[in-house]
Amino acid sequence: MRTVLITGASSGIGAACALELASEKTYRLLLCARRIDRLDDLCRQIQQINPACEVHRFKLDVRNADEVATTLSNLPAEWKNIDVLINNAGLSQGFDPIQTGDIGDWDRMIDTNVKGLLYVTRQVLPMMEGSKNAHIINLGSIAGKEVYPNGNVYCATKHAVDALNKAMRIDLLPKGIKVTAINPGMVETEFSEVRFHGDKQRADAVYEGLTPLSGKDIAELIVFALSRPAHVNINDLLVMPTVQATGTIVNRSN
Ligand code: NDP
Ligand code: 8X3
Repeated sequence: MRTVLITGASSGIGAACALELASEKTYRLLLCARRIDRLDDLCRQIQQINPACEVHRFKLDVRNADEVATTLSNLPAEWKNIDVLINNAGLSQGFDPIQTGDIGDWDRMIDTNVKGLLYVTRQVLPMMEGSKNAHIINLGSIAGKEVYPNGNVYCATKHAVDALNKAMRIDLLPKGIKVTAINPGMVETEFSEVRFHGDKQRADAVYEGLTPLSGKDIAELIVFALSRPAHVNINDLLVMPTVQATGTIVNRSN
């Protein structure tokens, strides 16, 4: 059994990873996010898929370094050894050019996507010391490979994740810890609703007339990356819906 910590497990890709891993029957799950009621719902779904799956869920805001340190170091004894970290918690907020961008939105994206990922990773690495198959999965994005209009700060945070993913692979090489970046294009989750500050109509329009990726599509790839033999690591995976060519060029006519 490998113990997996998923950040941002209350929705979208994180929740899909929890369900997919639970169905594999070889993983124990540590699930965290800010919305604990959502995690409770997810735990109930996991129980239906695999009643034997061991799950521990807890509230965590990855932006708060002290909270990350205290919460993770106070996990129950049987949850203190971690094999896999899925750095998934993240968000985009706002969709404006830099000249009119909202500084609060910028702070939330940088604090969550970059600093939060670092805080959690720093705290979890000592908890991986005893693992024979330690693996960190970082959720990047097409936005970490290219920049598109109004993507500015979100793209910058995902470019930072791309750099940190490469840096982790270098720094953690002597420890034999695998490091993988999964970089999706459009995945239909709560992502766009959060980006547009709850404007559901605007969010739905993003996926209109096309078939986007689902959280499950990404979760399956993560399970695949985690299940490679010990000598094989997937460094970096860019995965798009078939109808998407770049961050902004999509075909809505099929
Ligand atoms: P969702 O909005 O559906 O899920 C985001 C998750 O992140 C939620 O569980 C949310 O939980 C959590 N989260 C946000 N802020 C914090 C915080 N401060 N502390 C802890 N958890 C937090 O979006 P996705 O599932 O799509 O996004 C998951 C990851 O995938 C993100 O890193 C995103 O950038 C990336 N991604 C998404 C793509 C897409 O098109 N959807 C494409 C490429 C990458 P809660 O609010 O309960 O805290
Ligand atoms: C989320 C996908 O295309 O909005 O990272 O950058 S996109």
